[in-house]
Parts: sequence; C-alpha cells; structure tokens
Amino acid sequence: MTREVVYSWLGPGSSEGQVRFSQVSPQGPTILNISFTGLNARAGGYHIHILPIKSTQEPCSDTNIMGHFNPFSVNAASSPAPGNGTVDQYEIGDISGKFGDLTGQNNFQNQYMDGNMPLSGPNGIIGRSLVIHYANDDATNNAGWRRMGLDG
Ligand SMILES: [Cu+2]
Repeated sequence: MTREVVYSWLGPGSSEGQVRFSQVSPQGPTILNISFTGLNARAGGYHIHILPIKSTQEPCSDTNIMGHFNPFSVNAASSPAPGNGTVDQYEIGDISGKFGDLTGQNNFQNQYMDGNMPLSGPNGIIGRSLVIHYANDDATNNAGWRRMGLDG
C-alpha cells in the first residue's frame, strides 16, 4: 500500500508550497513532488530536520527541531556539491544536496525519485519537519527562512 505524507508551507509574503512524499513499498524509492510559488529568489537549501515543529517561538531554531535528519551519520562536509552526487552520498534529509537547491527560483516545480528516503521505520522521515532556508542563511547565525518550516 502506498504511503504518503505532505509537508505544506506558508512562507513570508506570498510564498507557499508543498512537498509530497510517496512510497509504494517500504523498500522502494520515494517520489518527491515539489511545488513552491513566490519564492522571489529568497530561498536556498531545504531539508528534513530531526524533530517536528512544536513551538511557535523560533519554531525552526536548532534548539527546537535540531539539525538535518541524518541517521547514518553521513559527513555532510564530504558530500558532493548540491545535485552532483548520488542520494546515498548525502544526509537522508538533505533534499537540496541530493537534487539541487532553490537559489534564484520564484515558482519551482519538480519531481525527484529518492532510493534513500524511507517514510516509515527508524530511518523514516514522517513526523519530522521540513525547513526551507533563506538563501543567505548560514550555520553560524541561524538567520533566515529556517523559521518557516512546517510539520508533515
Ligand atoms: Cu535545514
């Protein structure tokens, strides 16, 4: 039976979108259907983070949702540039690493297949959070769009 989860998102201004994850069988690949509008060149990377969003205060801070979902402890520093490697070379939650980021995009639609993103089981992505980072976000100041992720 196909499992499916949709992460919906209402961003700043008129930006919004969703990522629909579906998996026909537990061992099979997951299909990502991605649709964002109104990004206005403000978005950069996007990832599954470890914990779901619970707090309304700084909901996407590291304290609340922790880092990228990475159950196999992949060293992201040695991952290939975004969109250049195979899915097993990135953290499970690193969607933009696997398939490329949103830099410069306004309305963005795409479909990807990922054989390294289970929905269920201990390495599954259901019940976590999806964060779209501002293009100018960085790990040191936590600025940016990371405050806008939503639960799935
Ligand atoms: Cu992230």
